[in-house]
Amino acid sequence: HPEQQYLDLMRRIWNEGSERVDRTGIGTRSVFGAMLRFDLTDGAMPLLTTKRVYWKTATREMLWFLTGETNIRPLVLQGVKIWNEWPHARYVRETGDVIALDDFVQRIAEDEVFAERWGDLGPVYGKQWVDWPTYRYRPDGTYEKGPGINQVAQVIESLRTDPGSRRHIVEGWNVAELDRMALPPCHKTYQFHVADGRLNCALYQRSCDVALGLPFNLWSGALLQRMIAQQVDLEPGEFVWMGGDVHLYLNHEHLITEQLSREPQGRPRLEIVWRPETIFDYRLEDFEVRNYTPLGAIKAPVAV
Ligand code: UFP
Repeated sequence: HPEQQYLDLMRRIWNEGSERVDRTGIGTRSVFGAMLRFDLTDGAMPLLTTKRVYWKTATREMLWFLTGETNIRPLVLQGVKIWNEWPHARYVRETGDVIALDDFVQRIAEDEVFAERWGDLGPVYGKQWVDWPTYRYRPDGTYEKGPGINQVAQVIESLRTDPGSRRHIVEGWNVAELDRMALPPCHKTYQFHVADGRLNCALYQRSCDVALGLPFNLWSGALLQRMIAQQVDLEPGEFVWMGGDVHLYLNHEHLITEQLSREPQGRPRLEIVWRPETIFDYRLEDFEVRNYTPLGAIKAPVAV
C-alpha cells in the first residue's frame, strides 16, 4: 500500500532520528532528506487512511492560496482554523492585550477593519504564487514597483506551450520578503514535468512536521497537481514529495504509537466533477472523494 511509505518514514524518524532542539522549544527527532512517491493514476491520492485527514480543510486552504489572499479572514469565515495562532500571537505581542485565541478569531470574523489590521500573515504563499513583486529600475539606480507575476498562471501557460521545459516551477521562497512573513514557506517549491502524456509534480518541503503537517501537505500538493493536470489536459502522473528537515515533535508520541499500530484502509480516490474556466475558479464542491474510510482522527498539539 502506498501509505506504507509514510508509516515507514514515521517509524524511521522515531527510531533513528537525531534529537534536536528546534525553534519552538518542544524538541524533535529529525532526519535530513527524505522522499515519498505516489502514482496518481485513476484518481489515486496520497490521502492517509490510518487516521482521518480533513481534506476539505486542506482544500479550502489551497483554494485560498490560489486567490492570492494572505489575510486569515476568508478562512476564519469558513471555519478553517489552521493559521489562527500566528496573527493572534502577533496581536498579543504588539498590543499587550492578552485576548483568548477564540475571542481574537471571533473579532476577526465580525470586525472587518480589525481583520484588515491584525489578520494578515504577510506576503506568504498566496502573494508569492500569484503576485510575486517586481521592481522597475531607472537609469539612476532607483526603482519603482512593477507589475506582480502570477507564477501559477505562467506555469500553466508554459505547460501548454512548452511541455518539454525543465523550468515549470512555482516558488514560494522570496528571500527579500521572508522577514515579513508569519512563517517562511514550508512547501516552498513545486516543479512540474510532462512525460508520456502525464503531468508529474515534485514538491520540495524544507521543514516537515510528519505527524500533523505532512498529511495535509501530501493532499494539498497532489490536489494542486490534479487541478493543473485538468487545466492543461494531461493525465496526472507521479507526485514526488521531498523533505529537508523531516521531523516528529517529542510531544506527539501518543499519536505516533497509535498510528504505527494501524493498517492502511483501502484506496481513496479524488474525482474533480467540474472543469472550471481557469485554475483560479475551482470551488470546494468541485471535489469529491470516494472510497475514503479512514480510521479515527488522532489529536495532538501543533507547535507554533
Ligand atoms: N509545517 C509543516 N507543513 C506546513 C507548515 C508548517 O510541516 O505546511 F506550514 C511545520 C514544519 C515545522 C513548523 O515543524 O511547521 C515550521 O517551523 P520552522 O519554520 O521553524 O521550520
